[in-house]
Amino acid sequence: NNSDVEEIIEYTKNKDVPVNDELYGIAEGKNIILISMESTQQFVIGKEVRGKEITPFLNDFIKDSYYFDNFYHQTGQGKTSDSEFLLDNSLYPLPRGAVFQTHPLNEYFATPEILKKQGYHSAVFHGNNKSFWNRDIMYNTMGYDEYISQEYYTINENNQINYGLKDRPFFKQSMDYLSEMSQPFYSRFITLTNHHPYKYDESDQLVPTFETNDPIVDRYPVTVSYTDKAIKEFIGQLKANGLYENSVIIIYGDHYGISERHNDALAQVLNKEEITPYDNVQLQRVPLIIHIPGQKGKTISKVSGQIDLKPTILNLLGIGQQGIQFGTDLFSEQHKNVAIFRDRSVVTDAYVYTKDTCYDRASGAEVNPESCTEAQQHLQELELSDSLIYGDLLRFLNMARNN
Ligand code: GP9
Ligand code: MN
Repeated sequence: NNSDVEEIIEYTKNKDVPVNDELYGIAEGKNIILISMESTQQFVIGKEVRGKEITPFLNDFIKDSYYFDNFYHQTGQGKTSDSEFLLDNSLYPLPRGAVFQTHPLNEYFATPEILKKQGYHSAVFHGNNKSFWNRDIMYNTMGYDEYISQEYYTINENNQINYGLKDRPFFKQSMDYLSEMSQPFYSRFITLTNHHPYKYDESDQLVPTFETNDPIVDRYPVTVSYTDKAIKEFIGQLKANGLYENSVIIIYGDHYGISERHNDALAQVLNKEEITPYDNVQLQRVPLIIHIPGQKGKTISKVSGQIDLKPTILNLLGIGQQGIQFGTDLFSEQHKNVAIFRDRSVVTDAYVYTKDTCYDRASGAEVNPESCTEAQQHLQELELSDSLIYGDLLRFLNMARNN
C-alpha cells in the first residue's frame, strides 16, 4: 500500500548523498558500455599462475581507469540475472529464487527506461538463448529497446563451449550490431565462457592451470584469461570504430566463481592455511573498472557493491537521482561505505559481519559482537527492498509521476 512506499522513499532519501561536483555530468551524452564478466572474482586481478598474469589486459586497463578494489557482488540464487537486476534498478534481488523469473511484470524504473527520455537507445548482448533467466520478458519490462541474443549470432560447433558462444567470437560478432546502433546507447555485454565448470578448448589456453588437484579451481585461471583476451580485442575494436572516446566503459564481475565447496584448493591458491568465514566474505569481491575518457587512473578502496552502480552512472551522465535507489554514487565524497549481501552478511568501513560473528575488516580478527550492531542495522534495507518487490510498490510511485 501507499504508506509502505512512503516509508521506502523516506529511507532512501535519508541515504541520498551529495554528488561529486567534478564528476557529475562528466559523461553527459556519452555511450555506456557495461561488460559483465562471468564468475570473475577480484582475487585474479594482478595475480599470476606460474609466472603468467591471469588478466594481463585488465591489469593494464586499470592503469588508466577508476578501479574499485573493495566492490562486492550482492547476488542470490538468480546469479547473473540478479547482478543485472541490481545494476539496472539499484534494488536488491530476492532472498529466494530469481526476481527475473518471479516478478518480471512488476513496475520498475530501470536505467534504460530513464535514459530513453534522454534519447538513449538501449541493448543487451548475450550469446545464450533469449529466454534463459526469463531475460526476454524482463528486459522488455525494464525498457530495453533490443536484446541481441543467441539467434542473432552465427554459432557452430567450433565457436561454442559450455553454455553458448565463446567470448571472442561473441564480441567480434556483436560489433557488427553495435557499430550500426544509434547513439548515444546504454549497452551491456554478458560474457559466458568463464562459467562453471570452466571448460575450454586447448587451442584457447593462454596461461597454465593451477595445480591443486581440484579441477574446477585448476581450470579457472584459464577461462578467466580467455575472457581477458576477448575484452582486449573488443576494446581494440571500439578504438578502431571511434566508439572508445565517446563511451564510458564499465567492467565488473557478476558473482563468485569458486564456491565454498572448493575452499581447500582455494586456500592453496591464495597461500592461506584455511578459508575462514571472514575470508569467505572477502572472496565475494568482484572487479569493478570504470573507464571515463580523459580521466586518469586511480584505485578507490571504498566499500561498495553492485547496488551502487545505477546512481553512479546516472550522476556521471548528469541525470541525477531518479525514483528509489538503495545504492549511493561511488564517486560521492560521502558515498556510504557498506555492502549488504543476500545471505545477510554486511561489510562496512570498519567491520565484517557474517554468520553471527563480527570481524575487524582490516585485520580479520574476531571482535566483540556488539561492535557490529550498527552494521546489522543496515539489514533493514533488505526487508524494505523485498517488500517493494513483493508488493509491486513502484506502481504507486510511477502513478504519481505520470499524474
Ligand atoms: C546464462 C549466463 C550464466 O545465460 O548468464 O548464468 P549464471 O548461471 O551465471 O546465472
Ligand atoms: Mn553468471
